[in-house]
Amino acid sequence: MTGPAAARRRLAATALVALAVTGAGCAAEHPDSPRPTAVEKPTISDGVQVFQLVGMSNMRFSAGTLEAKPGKIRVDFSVEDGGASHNFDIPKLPGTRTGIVGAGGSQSVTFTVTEPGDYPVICTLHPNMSAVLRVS
Ligand SMILES: [Cu+2]
Repeated sequence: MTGPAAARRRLAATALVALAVTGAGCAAEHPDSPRPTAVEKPTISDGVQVFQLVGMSNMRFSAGTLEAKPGKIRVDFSVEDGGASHNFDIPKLPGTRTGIVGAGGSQSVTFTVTEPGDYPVICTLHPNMSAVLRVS
């Protein structure tokens, strides 16, 4: 089968495949909602960079990126009322993991980072919860 009609059918089939692939990628990337992209800069308290980070009931951190300079950092981690428990952990940096914090609770961790870089932040309970501590 040749000619313009066949070519149109082939084109239509290609478009359908492209649509199907796009749809599947979309569903795999965000089953719930997009990742937060908010960037948080610290307040400075006695020379310590302080971040307020919330573990939200939609299973996200309140910021996607924490922007810091090398030095001492404190993260005041709190968990939104009425939702699931969360924790805060930077696996590359020992001593940064909070306990499991229940809804309405909070816990702070203080640590020092000397090496610039991107340090992934996770909640060990929810694989979809991620953020980055960016030290530069
Ligand atoms: Cu969590």
